[in-house]
Amino acid sequence: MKIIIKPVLYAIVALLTFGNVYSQGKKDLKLNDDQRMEWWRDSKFGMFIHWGAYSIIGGERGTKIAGGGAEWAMDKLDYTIEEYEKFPEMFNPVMFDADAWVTMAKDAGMKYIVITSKHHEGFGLWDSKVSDYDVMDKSPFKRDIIKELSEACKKQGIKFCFYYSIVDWHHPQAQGNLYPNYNISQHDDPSVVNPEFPKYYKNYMKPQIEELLTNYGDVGVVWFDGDWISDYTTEMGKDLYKFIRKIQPNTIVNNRVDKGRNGMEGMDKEGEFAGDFGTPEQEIPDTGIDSDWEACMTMNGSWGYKPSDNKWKSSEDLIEKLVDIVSKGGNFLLNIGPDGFGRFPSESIRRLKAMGEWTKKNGEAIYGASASPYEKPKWGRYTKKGNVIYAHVFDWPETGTLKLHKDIKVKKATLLTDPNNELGTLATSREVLVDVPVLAPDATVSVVKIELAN
Ligand code: FHN
Repeated sequence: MKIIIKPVLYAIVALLTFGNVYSQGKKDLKLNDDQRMEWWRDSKFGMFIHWGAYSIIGGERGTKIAGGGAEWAMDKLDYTIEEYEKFPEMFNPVMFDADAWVTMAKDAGMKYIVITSKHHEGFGLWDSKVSDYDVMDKSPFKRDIIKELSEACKKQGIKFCFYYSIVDWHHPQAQGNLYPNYNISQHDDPSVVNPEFPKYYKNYMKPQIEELLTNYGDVGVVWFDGDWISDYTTEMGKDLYKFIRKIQPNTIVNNRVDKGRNGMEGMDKEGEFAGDFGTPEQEIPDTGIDSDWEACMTMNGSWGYKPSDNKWKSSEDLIEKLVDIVSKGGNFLLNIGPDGFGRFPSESIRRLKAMGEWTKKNGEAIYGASASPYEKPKWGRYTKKGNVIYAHVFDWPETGTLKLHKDIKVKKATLLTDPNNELGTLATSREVLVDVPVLAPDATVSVVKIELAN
């Protein structure tokens, strides 16, 4: 049989070209809000990374230790702008390995990474054409950290996201009118209006955000911070949200892009404000919230690297926080503060490993799950997915009987990690009793999977 090679080849090339054009077109397709939020709502768990010149300082200056987060070193340790500028000139994290960072996040069960592209100190971790106060121009490191991390995320299937601080303690137009003798109180005093700030917003902030959204591929989330200063207005916030969505239509933006946030509890007050999700900080709402929200938290007490802070949350506590947050309909953004060499603290690595072991076994009850329809039980939390309820037991019953909400109609109950052994159940007027092993299957949180009858 004579094989006609050329037309077959042409057909293959045509199919490949169409396929590529379609997938490219599909990728750039403007999604509706539910489609755009879907990956984020399903992800549940992300890594926050606070990294900058402050990571060299570690929150210490002589005998003085900065109160709170070490990323506030410039303010808390009373550096003038001129004094502080020496730290970017020393920033040389030769142990930075973007692939290793992303692997640690992925192995912990985290699905996205939000890194501080620029924190309040004003020092940028990317090759900015808008400023020379960045890692390429000021530091001996001269590597584009945002580029390396975004590429590592893409390679490993983790969504790349960046944090950007509206507050900028270095830029002359972003200060109160005491520049160059910087004074944070300027920002917190609403009666002090900085006439220069709109120029910073228009000619510096927006161009920097544009280059971050243009040069580093798909950006999952733009995570703003510093919304509290009186110089920044809701008009700017609404303008910035539209600006971002015009560059990357499917990017998600937190509520700190505007002025709606109600303090650290993080949700918007009444009114029309831009932003796709609320941002409780260092706290978890008491009950479920019927809108998108993400709680961000540190592992110890500092966002930036702070070796003097040994108040580390236990791995068990962090796992319980993840479950608590998901049971209330939220995401958990858990922070790492790498040091000035580019290393994660060993205490953080240990906690990431423990969370990874747990999410590997129990992720079915977390990823893509929704808030519990039942009030939280004393012994733990519920999450729900389709026709299944997951009972996350923090305090395992010594009696061998787990008591579920009376409205749960059980078709089949098993341990999530032992799906072939059905557990005995008995519905009473007050509760549903489940026969469970005397010993908890997991040292931290054990999950009972309940297939519902109706
Ligand atoms: O001032 C910042 C702080 O340094 C840190 O970045 C947190 C994390 O969301 N946000 C601000 C405090 O609310």
